[in-house]
Amino acid sequence: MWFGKLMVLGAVLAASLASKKPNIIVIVADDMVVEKPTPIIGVLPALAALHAYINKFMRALGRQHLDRYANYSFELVKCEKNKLKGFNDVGFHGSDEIPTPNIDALAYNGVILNSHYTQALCTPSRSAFLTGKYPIHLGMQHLVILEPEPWGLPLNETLLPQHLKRNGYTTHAIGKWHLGFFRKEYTPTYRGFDSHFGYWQGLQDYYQHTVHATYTSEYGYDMRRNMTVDWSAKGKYSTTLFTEEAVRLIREHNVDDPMFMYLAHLAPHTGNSEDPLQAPDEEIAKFAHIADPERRIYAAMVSMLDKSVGSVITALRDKHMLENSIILFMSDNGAQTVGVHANTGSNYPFRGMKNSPWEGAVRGVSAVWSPLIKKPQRVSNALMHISDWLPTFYSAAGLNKTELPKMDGVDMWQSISEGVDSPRTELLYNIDDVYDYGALRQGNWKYLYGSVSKGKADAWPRPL
Ligand SMILES: [Ca+2]
Repeated sequence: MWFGKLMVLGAVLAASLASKKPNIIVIVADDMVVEKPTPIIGVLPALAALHAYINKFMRALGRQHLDRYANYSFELVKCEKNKLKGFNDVGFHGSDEIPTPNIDALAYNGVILNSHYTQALCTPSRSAFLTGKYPIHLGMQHLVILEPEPWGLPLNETLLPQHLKRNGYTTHAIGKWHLGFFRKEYTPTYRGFDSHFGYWQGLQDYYQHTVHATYTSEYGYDMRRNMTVDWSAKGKYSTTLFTEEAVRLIREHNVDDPMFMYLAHLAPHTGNSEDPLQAPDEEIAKFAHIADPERRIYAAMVSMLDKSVGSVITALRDKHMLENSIILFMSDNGAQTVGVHANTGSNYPFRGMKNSPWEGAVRGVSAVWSPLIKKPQRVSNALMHISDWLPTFYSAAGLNKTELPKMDGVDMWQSISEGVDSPRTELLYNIDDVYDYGALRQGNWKYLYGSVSKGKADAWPRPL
């Protein structure tokens, strides 16, 4: 296994390569599940002080309507120190159903980010990741870009690949975009990526690469190589295609330049609603021990994703790029356990699911590995938000942070690498002025108001 060799790389190589910008490889899982909580619901003793703080914070954001909400809902977010327990669909979170040896090896040999928060949905999460800003500051805070909708991530934002490209990086996007395509200027190769192979919409059939419009009967084929429709992809499994593209780009990479790769998988998001869970038959057959047939396919989807992680890391090792790489694996949001696009994924025992302000939606699977990490093989409970990666990568790569615009993300590199306390003390989950909900965390306290979909996403869905 590759991870045995990772340990040999370590600090010696890190020191010798300190002056060379590291490759940054980001592998995003779509709607993969999260971990555990210890939620305690009730009226908490610091209510008055907390309420005052929230109102102050919301006023600072130009929101003054909180007092309208009579039914407060509180959730205590309890971080358990350096302890792994109660996690679900990846092995490093304790899954005994779906082995994920490659993702686990990455996590165990790097830093498991146990308090890593995303947004609750695809479009907002990816917006925050690529800009370093909360979606409320981008106009991306409500829902996702549906198939025919003419909007996207504002063009006046400079994205992570643009920042890195300015610093000499070769930049590649693979897989899902979901940040707008109604004008070509919103598509990946106009937003800082040298290349893109994948789809512009939020999902696709794993084999046919079609997407079914949410509110009409229309279908469209959505697989692109840069600005060209790639018909040759038809009939081939998406996870395999994206993996092959990543491996090819690594093999062909000119190692004189650092690489930024944004590998945004479809898996384990559902395909279209008429055939939501799809995986190769031979992979499904490996999970005969799982009684539920849908969960069995989901396990195969996760397993294919895990193999992809292994293939990418092997390619990096073979190209001698691994010794100067930072590899981040994360999910963009929690699983949709039931309802539209349900993938059977389990957020339990976290409360809620995708598209809600609960921990099950936003406290995601995340781990980072790099020989540049000074104290690896750790679980970090440091509070972190997906918007933090932009300044964190900047810091890790030794780039000049003063060239970055004002943003919500904070530099977490020292916390990740050396285990020092998180510089982040608060986190805005979201303010959705259409659904009329919001949530904020200050220290170990969390405040929520309103509800998404009249409470349907507020339960604790149990694993199947
Ligand atoms: Ca997602």
